[in-house]
Formats: sequence, structure tokens, C-alpha cells
Amino acid sequence: MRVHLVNPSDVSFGVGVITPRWLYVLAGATPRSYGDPVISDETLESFQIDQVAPGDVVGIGIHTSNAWRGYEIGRLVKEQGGLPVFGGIHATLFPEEPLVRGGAAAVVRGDGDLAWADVLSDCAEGKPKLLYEGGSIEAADFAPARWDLVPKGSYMWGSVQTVRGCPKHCSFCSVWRTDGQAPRQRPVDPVVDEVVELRRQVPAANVLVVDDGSTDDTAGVARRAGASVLMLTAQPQAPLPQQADWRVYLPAQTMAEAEASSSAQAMGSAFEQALWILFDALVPRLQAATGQRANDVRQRHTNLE
Ligand code: B12
Ligand code: SF4
Repeated sequence: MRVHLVNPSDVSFGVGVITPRWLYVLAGATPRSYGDPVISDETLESFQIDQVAPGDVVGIGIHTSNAWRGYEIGRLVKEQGGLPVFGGIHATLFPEEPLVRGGAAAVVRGDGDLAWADVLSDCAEGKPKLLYEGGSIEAADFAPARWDLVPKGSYMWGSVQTVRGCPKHCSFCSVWRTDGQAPRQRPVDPVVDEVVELRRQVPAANVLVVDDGSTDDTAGVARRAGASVLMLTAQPQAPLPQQADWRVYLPAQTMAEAEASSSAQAMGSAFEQALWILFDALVPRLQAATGQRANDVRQRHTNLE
């Protein structure tokens, strides 16, 4: 029984910007006794169905915008005699859908880090359950990503996660429903180990932190390190900006006000445009103040950290 992991996409570009983290986390959660999973990110290349043999397990991760392609792959895998197993944001919100539309042998709701080994062992015995409750596991149990399996030269950014869950409840967002409202903060050491491993395996990779609503955490970390906090905000009276040392007020519509607003622009666009203009004005000044060369800044995509 081989294990495959597929990130569905209707279009393939040959190169990608950001690693889909779940692929490498689930690879990390795959017990070594099954061998290295065969990873296929369809944003790079289409999935080759003929590599699936009868009895193979094919893990398919879906969010709402790629669920349809995921179901297509699931049906093909089933026809080929493989076992399609679905997980991810959309499968967590609508677990019955992959069973009806994607030929699913099993669906995992919530975190896959621990549940995946149970799924594989049940599949190996030929009796997968229809539904596995992965739940919201403790942060110390988050599986580290298998960066050694990332195809070299394919991505610009490796995605690392330090926290899952968000205490807010923005109406347009699914995070607080799927990841919960209690932030689960990973211990520092495994995060640092992962970043080091990422840079070892993919030296050219930038590190992208894909945390859920992390403004409170970032400000907290800065404060604990003795730094002052300056916040750019459209809501200077809100509790979080009130705790900052300085506030820069950008009077523009944000995502949080989108539903009540009559703006012709898409939600949050005006605030984002205000930020771009401000940052584009700030970056050359910060570059000069910190004595950095234009090329250094360019190589980090204008990150001035
Ligand atoms: C980083 C990120 C991006 C990045 C990078 C995307 C990438 N290539 O990875 C960028 C900015 C490019 C992006 C773009 C988009 N994103 Co985005 N993104 C995220 C973010 C913040 C983190 C994703 C992540 O890496 N999480 C860490 C991994 C480990 O968690 P995970 O994927 O949930 O996987 C766990 C479980 O779900 C489960 N699991 C997942 N897959 C599988 C599969 C199997 C078989 C099993 C067993 C388990 C399993 O196990 C994993 C480990 O526990 C999430 C928010 C979030 N908290 O998920 C939004 C999020 C996924 N994005 C979202 C959206 C809407 C988009 C866009 C459609 C936006 C747009 N309009 O263009 C695009 C889609 C791009 C694409 N084709 O993928 C929504 C999806 C909502 C939904 N209902 O599906 C989210 C949830 C944000 C939100 N506020 O609601 N995104
Ligand atoms: S703060 Fe961000 S992650 Fe949290 S609910 Fe709002 S949009 Fe979602």
C-alpha cells in the first residue's frame, strides 16, 4: 500500500509561490513504515492517476475553491481501485460532501496530524471508517513538516505555522470555526527546528508564517522582548490598538466593516491600498535609516526585518 498526497488545482504553473503546508505536515504525520508518501501539488503539475495502484491510499486536501477538482481526483482514484481520503478546511465544514461527490473511502474532520496514522492503519487492514474526528489537537502534537520532500527550486516560500486558532470571529472567515477560538501556540523549539530544517533543505526558501489572526500574539511577543509597538489601524479606539505605544490612523474601510459599508470596493481593499501607499513611502526611508542596500531589500521582497 503506497501513500499519495494530492493538493488539487485546475491549473498548473510549473512553479509555485508558497508550499501548501498541509502536504508536508501530513507527510510528517505518515508513519515511516509506509515509506515516503508520493506528493503531488497540482499547482505545479497535474496529478498522474496511473501511478495509483489498487489498494493505495490517496489523501486529498480541499478548501472550498479547489473542492470540485478534489472530487474529480477522488472519483478517478476510486475507479482505479485506490482509497481516496479527504481532509482540510472544506471537508471539515462539509464532511458529507466528499462521500457523495468525491467517491471518498473516508473523511477526516479537523487536524490530520494524529488522525492520519489511524486512517492509514485502518486502510491497511481494509476497513477504513467513513468519518474520523481529528479534532483540535494540542499545539505540542502538531506534526513538523517534512521539508526534505519539497521538490527543489519549485517554491519561493516555505510555510511555517506557530499558532492555530483565532479568538476573533470575523463573519467572512472560516478559521475560528475550523481551528477554534482558543489559540494553540506551538512551543518555540519545534518551530525553530522547522525553520532551520527548511533552510537546510531548501536554502533559497523564504519563510512565510501562516498563522491564524496573529496580531495579538505578535504584539505580545514584541512587548515581552521589551520593544515598543506601533499599530497601523482603521480603528484606533479598538482594544488592541489602545494597548499600543503609538497608533497610526488610516481612515479606510476594513474587512470587519465590509457588510455595513456602501463602498464600491471589495471588502478591505481601501485599507489595503492605504497600507501599500504608506509602506511604499516608508520603505526607502527605513532602508536609508538602517543602512541597507537596495539589492538586499529587493532579495527579501521588500521585507525590512
Ligand atoms: C497561508 C494561506 C494562504 C496562502 C498560501 C496558500 C498555500 N499554497 O498554502 C495564500 C495567500 C496564497 C492563500 C491563498 C488563498 N486562500 Co488561503 N489561507 C492560508 C492560511 C492562512 C493558512 C493555510 C495553512 O497552511 N495552514 C496550515 C495547515 C497545516 O493547516 P490545514 O491546511 O488546515 O491542514 C490541516 C487540516 O486541515 C488537515 N488536513 C488538510 N488537508 C488534509 C488532507 C487529508 C487527507 C487529511 C487527512 C487531513 C488534512 O490536516 C492538516 C494538519 O492538521 C489559511 C487559514 C488556515 N488557518 O488554514 C487560509 C485559508 C485556507 N485560505 C482561504 C482562501 C479563501 C484562500 C483563497 C481562495 C483566497 C482567494 N480569494 O484567492 C486562495 C486560494 C489559493 C489556492 N489555490 O490555494 C480560506 C479558505 C476558506 C474555505 N472555506 O475553504 C482560509 C481558511 C482563510 C480564511 N480566512 O477563511 N492562502
Ligand atoms: S482575525 Fe483573521 S483569522 Fe481571526 S477570525 Fe478574523 S479573519 Fe479569521
